[in-house]
Amino acid sequence: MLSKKMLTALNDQIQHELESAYIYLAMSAYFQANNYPGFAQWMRAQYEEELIHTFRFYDFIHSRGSRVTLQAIPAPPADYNSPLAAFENALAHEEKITGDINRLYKLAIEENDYPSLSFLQWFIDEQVEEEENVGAVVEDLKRIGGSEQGLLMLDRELSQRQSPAAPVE
Ligand code: OFO
Repeated sequence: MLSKKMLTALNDQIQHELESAYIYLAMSAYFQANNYPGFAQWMRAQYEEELIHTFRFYDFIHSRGSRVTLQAIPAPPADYNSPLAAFENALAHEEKITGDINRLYKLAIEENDYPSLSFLQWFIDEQVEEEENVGAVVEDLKRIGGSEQGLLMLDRELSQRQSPAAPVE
């Protein structure tokens, strides 16, 4: 059974993961509307990945014999000034999520909750990857500047991102 503090924090994280998903789905819609199908596909795959993160927390809470409580999700921004602005927002968001995960990990240490520590290790590693992946696109977009040709090429490249496979337990 999870402690009350740990359960509250894990339920909060479900809200944060769903909010991430919602933000990336809105970014995907923004790119679709602005004729960047590759960026839209990349963000859609990112949205799907966030749903997988959500279910990891959802299933973990149940496996510890505790109760999931869902919370409201704020409406995400619909528009950005440029592809770079959207990806910079995505990077800032991932940095915020990294902070959330680190705080959860710290709480698990304070609560002597070893199963939660083991569970959260996956997310510690995942956030390194998340920041690296989004950061790489931000760097590419900075290099491209306003070049339409560069944007078109990057859009084609990012269209290759596949939907994530469900985790193997
Ligand atoms: Fe993007 O890592 Fe979850 O939120």
